[in-house]
Amino acid sequence: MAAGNVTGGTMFTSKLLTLVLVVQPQRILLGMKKRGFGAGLWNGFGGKVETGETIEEAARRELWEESGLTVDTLLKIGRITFEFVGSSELLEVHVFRADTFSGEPTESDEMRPQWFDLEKIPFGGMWPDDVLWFPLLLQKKTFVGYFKLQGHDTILEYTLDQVEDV
Ligand code: 6OG
Repeated sequence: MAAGNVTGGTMFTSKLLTLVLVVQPQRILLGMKKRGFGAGLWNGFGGKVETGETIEEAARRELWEESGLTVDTLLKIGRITFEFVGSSELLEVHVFRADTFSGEPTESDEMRPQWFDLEKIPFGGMWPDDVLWFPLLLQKKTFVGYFKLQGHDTILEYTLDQVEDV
């Protein structure tokens, strides 16, 4: 749990999370989340950063645990802060892109991996913010975003900026 920050008089805490997208020239690997937060949605692979590990170590660990893949190079591509109406916990999600990998995508307790043609990304079955920032990810443009969500479907406000470095 990071230190609190103050916005409009409300005290927030924030939780560090990772998200890895494996992208190849014609396709992208997504996983169907089988349980927990975001269950029923397609997403990249990731989860909470644990005490004693770096954000990148957490990204590699979660990718391995959820998909069975290992990667050499993880490109830091974005950082997104999510606020959910009614929750004082912000999610700070560090997004990485991997263009090469080792291993075979393997179903885990949490995720069922599947390749999608880049032209057929299933945005209708994904978090509503994804359709906005995936174009930047796919073009390898680094970005910082903030999304305020109501429930799982509604974006009330957002900012999304291309930046030099994340
Ligand atoms: P666990 O609770 O499974 O980690 N995550 C989001 N990903 C997208 N694309 N959009 C969101 O919009 C998200 N909110 C959270 C971060 C949760 C995983 O879900 C990602 C983590 O990879 C609200 O440990």
